[in-house]
Amino acid sequence: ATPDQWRSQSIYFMLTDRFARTDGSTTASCDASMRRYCGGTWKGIENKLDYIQGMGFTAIWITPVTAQLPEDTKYGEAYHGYWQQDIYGLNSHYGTADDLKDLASALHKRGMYLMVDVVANHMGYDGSGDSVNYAVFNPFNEKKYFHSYCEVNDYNNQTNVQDCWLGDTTVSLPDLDTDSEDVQSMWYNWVGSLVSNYSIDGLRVDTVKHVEKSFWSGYNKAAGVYCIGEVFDGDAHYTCPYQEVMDGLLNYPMYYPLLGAFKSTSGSMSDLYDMINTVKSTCADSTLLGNFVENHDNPRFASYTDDISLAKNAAAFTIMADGIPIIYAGQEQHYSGGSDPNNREATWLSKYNTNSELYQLIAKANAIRNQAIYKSDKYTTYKNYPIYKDDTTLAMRKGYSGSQTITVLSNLGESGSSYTLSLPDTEFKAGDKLMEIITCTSVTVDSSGNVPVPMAKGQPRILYPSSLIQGASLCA
Ligand code: ABC
Ligand code: CA
Repeated sequence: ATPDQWRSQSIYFMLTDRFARTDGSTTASCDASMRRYCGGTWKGIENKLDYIQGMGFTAIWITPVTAQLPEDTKYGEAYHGYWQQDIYGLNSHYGTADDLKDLASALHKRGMYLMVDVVANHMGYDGSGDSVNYAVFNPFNEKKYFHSYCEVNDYNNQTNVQDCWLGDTTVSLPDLDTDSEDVQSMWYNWVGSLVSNYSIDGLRVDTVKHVEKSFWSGYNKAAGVYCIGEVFDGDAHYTCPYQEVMDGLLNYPMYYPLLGAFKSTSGSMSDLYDMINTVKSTCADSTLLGNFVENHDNPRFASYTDDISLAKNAAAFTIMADGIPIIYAGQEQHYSGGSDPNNREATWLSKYNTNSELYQLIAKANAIRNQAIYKSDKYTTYKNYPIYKDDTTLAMRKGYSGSQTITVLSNLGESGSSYTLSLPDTEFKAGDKLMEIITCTSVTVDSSGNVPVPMAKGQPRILYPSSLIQGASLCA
């Protein structure tokens, strides 16, 4: 699928090993701290698509599918999929080639997309950089395909970041010589065939900052589908330029102020307000970025605070801002694991509870976003902007006049009081009837054009014209 087709999607991200098992078990033990395979499979995912689609998602992103180092290392097994050895083989722990194809076709039958994670920067090896037996890699089976060993140890030195190796002496990540034309054509051929063999709709591209920019344009082109790159850096001026060589990027610049605004009741709304504008003016196209507040590399949101209202606001921002929302499996169950590996809890242990507060909140936010897109095909390209802030509130608007959504976020937390916020600058007109879709409250724009927003318990609010929600199975 094209970048334009991806703009309107909403992504549920999971580690294949941790989302669902073929046997459907909701009790199979999975101690994330052990760093071992827990039994999740592609069939397991296929069987749980109702759970995902029930939250309004239109796409899934799964972790890498390639064959991995087989050992149980001192850092455990390659259950996450980022330690590949044979890029033409599949990780048999997750199932067969047919299982992966079945997953793609099951998604497509529902009108959903499949995004697969891919790694071009490195392979994985159980041992130090000077002990590597290159014969274990396919097709990069000789030393000549790799940069000579040195460790990434200076993130201020871009040459070190690109040409040295990630990992360490326990598990090293042999760094491919992506400057060489041989390696480039091997990767470009591979990525094109992966996409067509498995009917993949989009790619999440790992470790983008660790490979020179000139490699990526050809890679993205060879893939032939939307690529979203991981540039793990909070500085928009560092990260955004990568959008010149790749369709989209994970919105790491937004991640930090988003987390900062809501991880406590004293977070900064101004930093988030400012970053909305910074990203918009610095990245080539904010509407092709992927927004998130959780992933498998960072501590869970709920590891900072167990306040459910704060978690709701962070999720609402993720879904209603510019770009493609990405929710990490377990976020909807308010999982609270800390750093890697503890943030990789098995989703099945929640028993896939569809009544959880965050499952319901995410379903509502996705539903109103899906409806806004359905009602106005330019909704996704209209650039969201902040219209109001005070110490504990941020309001933003997305969409053309008459079909815009207004999202009001608060960091007062669960114990926040009930009050009416008289919100200016929404561009709705006096007398317009709006639905506040979190509480299903009808409100009428007052005679001065302000929207009376019913705030309570520090929860987010989303407003949309009442006349446009018919058919959305929202607030019926
Ligand atoms: C394993 C164990 C861990 C153990 C570790 C040493 O080894 O599981 O418990 O602590 C995979 C696995 C991991 C595994 C690693 C290494 O491989 O999933 O479990 O860790 O073996 C991607 C993937 C990630 C994956 C890999 C490797 C890459 O999402 O899951 O990890 O294929 C760097 C990379 C980034 C990578 C990330 C994990 O590490 O750039 O691609 N993610 C700074 C740097 C970033 C750096 C980040 C974390 O630290 O700038 O480049 O990311 O190390 C902000 C700044 C940021 C800064 C942060 C900390 O602060 O703006 O720039 O990021 O303010
Ligand atoms: Ca590299």
